[in-house]
Amino acid sequence: MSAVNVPVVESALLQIADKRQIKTGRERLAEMSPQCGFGELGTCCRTCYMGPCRIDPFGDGPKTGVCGITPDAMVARNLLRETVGGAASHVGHARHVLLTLRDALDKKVPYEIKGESKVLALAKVFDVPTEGRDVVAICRDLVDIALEDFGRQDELPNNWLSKRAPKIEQQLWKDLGLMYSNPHNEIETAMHASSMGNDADPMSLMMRVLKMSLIDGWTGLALAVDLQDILFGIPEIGETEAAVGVLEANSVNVATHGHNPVLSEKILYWAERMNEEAIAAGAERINVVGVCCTGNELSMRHGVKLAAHNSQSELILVTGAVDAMVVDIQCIWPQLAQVAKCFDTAFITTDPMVRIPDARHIPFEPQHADESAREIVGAAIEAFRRRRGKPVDIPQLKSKAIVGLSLEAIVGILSKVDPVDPLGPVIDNVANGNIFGFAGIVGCSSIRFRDGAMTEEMVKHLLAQNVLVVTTGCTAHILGQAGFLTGEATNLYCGEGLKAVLSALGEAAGLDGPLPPVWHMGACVDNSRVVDLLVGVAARLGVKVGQLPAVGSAPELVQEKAISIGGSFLAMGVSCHIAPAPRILGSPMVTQLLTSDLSDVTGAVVRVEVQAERAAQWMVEHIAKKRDALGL
Ligand code: BF8
Repeated sequence: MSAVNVPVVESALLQIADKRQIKTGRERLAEMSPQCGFGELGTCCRTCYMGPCRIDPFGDGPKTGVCGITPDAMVARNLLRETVGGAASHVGHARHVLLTLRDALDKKVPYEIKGESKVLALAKVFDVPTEGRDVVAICRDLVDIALEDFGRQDELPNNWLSKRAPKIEQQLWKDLGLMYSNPHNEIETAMHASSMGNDADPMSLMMRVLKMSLIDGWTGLALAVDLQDILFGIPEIGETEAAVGVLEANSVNVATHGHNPVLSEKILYWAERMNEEAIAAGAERINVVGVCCTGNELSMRHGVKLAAHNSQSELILVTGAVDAMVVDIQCIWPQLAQVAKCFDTAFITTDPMVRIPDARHIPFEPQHADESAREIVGAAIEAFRRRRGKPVDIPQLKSKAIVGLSLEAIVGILSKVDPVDPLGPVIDNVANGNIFGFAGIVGCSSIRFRDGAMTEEMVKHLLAQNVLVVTTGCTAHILGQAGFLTGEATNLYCGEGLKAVLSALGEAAGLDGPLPPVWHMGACVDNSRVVDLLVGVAARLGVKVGQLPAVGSAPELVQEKAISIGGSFLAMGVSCHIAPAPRILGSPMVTQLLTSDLSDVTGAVVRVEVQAERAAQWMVEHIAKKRDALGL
């Protein structure tokens, strides 16, 4: 490993993998290089069997595909299909939670309402009467409103968009024809329009991209998070630890990986109840740890320790200390089953959509959630019995991390400073420049950017310039492992203004020091919490979200979901940095639209920048322009 600035956790784990002669993603990436230039530019079309067609926009070769499609339309069409992949994932996640909640109300599945206050808050949003009604009846109405969205054929606006999203932005979306009705119909329409011989107008296709992104944001992220808060409770601020050092040599280590807390909550529940069995097997206890987004979910609500982000998911297995890795949906590398085979690790898939050769499959359906979760935890204990006494290699690296900063938790802290106008102190500090602006640093961890610590370096630059950072997804793991989710980081990295604000807030929150400079707001679906925060601040200021001194970034893009989430921010008017470049550079028109002309449409632009300091600098300059426009 000759690369500079490899984060210490990766470095330690890669050394173990090397010692054990286990190939990792980095080697597979190197073997794959150089990667396909046509694919990178987005000018490879596999939509029909006259192709595949490839266009080199810089060369002398053909300038259209066999059917005559232009590179602009090719790129826009490919981008639309990526966005559909992301939106389908989030909408599918949300629908699963919705059906679980529906069945929980009928006592058909072993889950119950833990977030009563969320039910009441949403009742207000959706005009559901509450007077004299019990919470189950109110919740049933909310479920019906959500179910209506999935069944409607009347083209009326989607409830979770039209009632939940801010009115001021909705007017823009109406004018642009972006309001949608049934998300499933829209996914069908997008796949249809992007199949061979349909929409070939790049601008029309790009508007479909924006519409699909809105679906992702409101009927994916917001719906999933709202209902998860009802089922599992609204996260509260708490402390945990992050990085591979949270594994325990003498405990049954159960790593939950994936996205849907319907599974991971039950694993945690049964792990707590099967401790005696683990002790009888010779273990000290059962240690449930979190990987990727479902790890964030469990840490936000229960303080479960964060073991690994996505590009470390195979690396923590090389410790030999993970007794079971149980996965549900999304971002699950097939390679995990192969690495698990080198050890006593039980690699367990649970969802019919995610079948992986050499994995053990234990079907998990909400109706039989308790039985399946018990079987899974039992399999982990069995795996520990096989491992017991064998050496493990756990790098003793971990950091403390403050997590659980839902919007409700943030407002709770701010209320201690000003109970009448909780957002008031934030606004005052934005006005006086102590908080220069906000950055949402979110998304994935990419082995293309881990060497060089792209995310960590960007955040250091932003904090030094008094930009408050909020984070979700694998980025939250990265920043947690690097110590940014602690009060010490405030003292270490922040400019004087931000330090003063966070110190005052930490005191108000009753912490033993400042609030961290990076606020962990959850998993990728929890980007809806970031949006809610921005909507709240914008409403308090009486401006549009896009006018705020705020900017987004997905500094280590991996998954299609990050594209659709980014699109939902753009539709809100929030500009975004991204690295690496999305597959658009083969189209002058799409590149021009996203990096410049979109500012005349929604007020937002995309900036591609693969160098950390330059990326942060662009973000700071963007925030400065927004401040100027607001007269700050
Ligand atoms: O939804 S951050 S690699 S785990 S896509 Fe996946 Fe990216 Fe991680 Fe969560 Ni989000």
